[in-house]
Amino acid sequence: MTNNKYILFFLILLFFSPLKSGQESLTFHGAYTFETFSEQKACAVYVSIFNNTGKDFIISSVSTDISEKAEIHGIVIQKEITKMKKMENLLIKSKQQVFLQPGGIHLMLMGLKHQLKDGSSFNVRFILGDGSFNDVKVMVLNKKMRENFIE
Ligand SMILES: [Cu+2]
Repeated sequence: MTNNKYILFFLILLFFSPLKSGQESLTFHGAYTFETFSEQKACAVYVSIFNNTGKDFIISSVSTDISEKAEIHGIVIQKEITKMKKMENLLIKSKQQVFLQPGGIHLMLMGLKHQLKDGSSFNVRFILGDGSFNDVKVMVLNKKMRENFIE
């Protein structure tokens, strides 16, 4: 009886665990941006990316309907000034997690086609090096929330 329970427990784990080996691609969690004011033409998008697979993945580009352009940006510090720099791609190694967050790597949407309102959402497509893609829902948060995210 105990043995069966043990097996059942592991079957359940296998079934529900995001770490199961059957997973083929990257997992994206909690994508968000902040609401924009009417004349704002660019915004940053943040997301947590998990690679629970046995393979490395490269995110080669991103795109969305809501802006003319979308890029992956990193941060470089030159003479004590923090600057954003376009990254040609983003490598997510096997079993690695990468957190796109304020002050670090982020997506930059430029040429916003409309104002982003608190509580709305839109999709960003992450295009991978092998030609596959993931469509990720991005939540638009109230800008008052920003204070909780930035030091
Ligand atoms: Cu940027």
